[in-house]
Formats: sequence, structure tokens, C-alpha cells
Amino acid sequence: MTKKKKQSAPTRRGFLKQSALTAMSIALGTKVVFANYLPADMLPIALTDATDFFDLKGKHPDLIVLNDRPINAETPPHLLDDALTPNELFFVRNNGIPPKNIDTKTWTLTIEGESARQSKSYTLADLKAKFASYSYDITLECGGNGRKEFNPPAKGNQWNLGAVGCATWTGVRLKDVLQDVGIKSDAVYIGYYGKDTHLSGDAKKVVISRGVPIEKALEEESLIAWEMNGQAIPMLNGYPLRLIFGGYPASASGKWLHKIVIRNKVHDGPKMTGQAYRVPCKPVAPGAKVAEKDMCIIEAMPVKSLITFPKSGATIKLNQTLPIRGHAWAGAKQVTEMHYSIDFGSTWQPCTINAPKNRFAWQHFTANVRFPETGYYEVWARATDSDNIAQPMLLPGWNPKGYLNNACHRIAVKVV
Ligand SMILES: Nc1nc2c(c(=O)[nH]1)N[C@H]1C(S)=C(S)[C@@H](COP(=O)(O)O)O[C@H]1N2
Ligand SMILES: [Mo]
Repeated sequence: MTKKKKQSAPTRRGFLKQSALTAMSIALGTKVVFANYLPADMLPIALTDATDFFDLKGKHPDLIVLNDRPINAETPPHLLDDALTPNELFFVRNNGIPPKNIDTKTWTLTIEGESARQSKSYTLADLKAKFASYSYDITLECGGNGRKEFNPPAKGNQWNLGAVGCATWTGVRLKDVLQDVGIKSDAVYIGYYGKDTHLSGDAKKVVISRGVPIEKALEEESLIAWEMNGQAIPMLNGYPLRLIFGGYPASASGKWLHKIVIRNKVHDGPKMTGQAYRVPCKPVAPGAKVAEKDMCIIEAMPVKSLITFPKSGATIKLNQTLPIRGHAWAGAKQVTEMHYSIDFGSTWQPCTINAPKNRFAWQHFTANVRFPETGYYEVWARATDSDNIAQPMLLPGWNPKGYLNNACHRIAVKVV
């Protein structure tokens, strides 16, 4: 009897009727817990102000959240230990607000632009039916990964180490689609447009529209992808369709993709111009002001590696061997050598490094580390690429926006 009473409509003065409460809960996607106490003339603020709930939908709770509007979250190195980064652990870098109420049946991708022979649109079903699909393991790393370490500091997300991940991406080759549309001989660049919306709420403002040179767009591994590790791409990583360009800053890999333009000049969308994703063409002193004409677009991520096991702070016994492992990557190049140091970089020992599954996939390394006596150590890891360029031990060249920090990863180890 008492139970039944609890479930019936509230009876306090001026209460909303049960049907109104139900409607409200549906609109909010969850129940209004203290609805009984909500004054009759008041609507939940989330309904009236169209609140964007901070929702790390489908993401692991241990991601480190840098921002909630837009959402930016990175993966701690020890959670990048898998050969391929699971979807829930893959970092998120949003510049705006992801689209809502996506209908994959009506979603279209349009290709146009001054260097396209025509304007042509494809549904997701068209893309899947018309073109062969391919899967590649491709590393994505935000151009600003590691920004936190630069001094003088650079504005922007203060990424530490984890704005990077490697997943199997499945989709069609961008080149097959571009060729189906027809590329004029004067094409030099492509640009993307996504369905995310600007933080200002202005529907006409484009959040970000970057791109790559046409030669990059036509590479075999350049994909229009709908699958990540065999599943639909997570909402926050660009569902239902995104571009994937290996070796470039991940900002080129447009999410929520709905339009590609083939350009007869370097694409000039938001975040393509000025200082965005550009570094000084020649090295500058820390803190220097660099004129725009002296800034060059980043077209390759540098050689880099991460120790993903053990987690920094491991303690082992003196007579034990510490197995270490991690991943290394080098833009469009290969990592040819991998070393570790336990004496702050004075001497380096070789690690075993595997070949990449395909170009642009990260490579796995392992080593068995022994320590000479008890005490505090750091294990440093250093990758060398096929041009014999190694990671810097401390910091690479300073640049105004804090891009391309590929300093060696260090972990702390206590030997007892
Ligand atoms: N439409 C759209 N595409 C985008 C972005 C964005 O904000 N909107 N961010 C870019 C940046 S800066 C990065 S680093 C990558 C991040 O991809 P991820 O969130 O899947 O890790 O997406 C890129 N593509
Ligand atoms: Mo980025």
C-alpha cells in the first residue's frame, strides 16, 4: 500500500502533473530527481537554456579532461598500452560542439570546389556500395600534444603526453571518391567541413576547416572512414564519417565530415591561416614574435615515442628485471631504432622495435631493464627515424603556438 502511494502523482500544492514530468524527463534524457520540489512555474534550466551536458559519451572515466566546452580529453600513457587504442581510450580534441540527432540514412558527403569537375553528393550507403573499402592502422596525434612543456608557455590546450592514439580505421580511399568526382589539373589542396557547431552558437560560423595538399589526399592510406577498430566511430571522434590522414597533425583529419572542397590554392578555412598549425619556417629564439610570412604549415609530425608500461612511479626489487614497452611513430617515416636510458641520457641501450603494420601505424617496442643499485631512477625512451633523426632529450625548438613537442618520454622508477 505504502509503495503504491509513493508512485502516484505528487500532491503538493501547485505540482506539475505526472504527464508534464514525464515529458520533461524525456526531453532531458533522464529523470528529474527532485521534481516534487520544483516550483510549478519553473522549468528546468536545461530545457530553457538548451544546456549542452558535458558528456564524455562512450569514453573511459580515466581520460584526463582538459576542457568541457569544447571537450578535450587526453589518455594517460599507461592507458595507451594496447597495441591499438580502444575507442573508449582514444583522446578527444573538439574545437566546437559535436552535431546532435545524426541520421546516418540522410547524412551526405558533398565534393565540390573550384578544382572539382562537378559537385557530387554521396550518402553513406553510396560510399559503401560504390567504392572498395580499406582498413589501415593509423596513428593520430594532435599537433599541440606536449604543449604543456613549452616555455614561454603557448596558449591553447595544455596537453601533456596523451593526445595521441592508433586505431584501425576502415572506409573508402579519399582518392577513389575524388577521382569519381573528377579533379581538375590545377588542384593543389583539399579542405574539409564538418557538422560541428561554433561555440558562439552562430550557425554560420565554421568551427575548423583544414585540409591537406592534393598529393597527400591522393595517398592510398588517406581515408574517408566510418569505422574505428571495427565499430562505428564514437560520437566524439567524428561519427558517422571522418577523414584520416596519417603522419599529419590530427587537425587535418576532419570529423563529422559532410563536405570536401578541391581547391586551386592552399585551403584557407578557419585554422588553416595565420599562425594556426604553423611553426616558424626557420628556428627562432624562445618567446620571439614571428611574422605570418615566416610561419610554415605543419605537414609532418616528428619522431616520437611513449613508454606505456610500467606506469611512471613503478617500484621494483633490485634483483628484478623490469620489462618496459611502448610505441613509437615518425610521421610518414619509419622508426628504425629505439633506445632507453636509465642514467638521464648519458648512455643508451637498444630496445627491440617491431615493424609497423602499415605506413603511419605506430610501432611497438620492448626492453628488459636492469638497475645497478637501489634508489631513484628515470627510464627515458628515445626513437630514431629513417632519416637518422632522434627525439630531443629535453625540448625541441620553441614555437609561438607550442606545436610538435617530441621530447623523450620519462618515467620514474624506484628500486628497493
Ligand atoms: N570537424 C572537426 N574536425 C576536427 C576537429 C574539430 O574540432 N572539428 N578537431 C581536429 C583536431 S585539432 C584534432 S587533434 C583531431 C582530434 O581527433 P579525435 O578527437 O578523434 O582524437 O580532430 C580534428 N578534426
Ligand atoms: Mo589538434
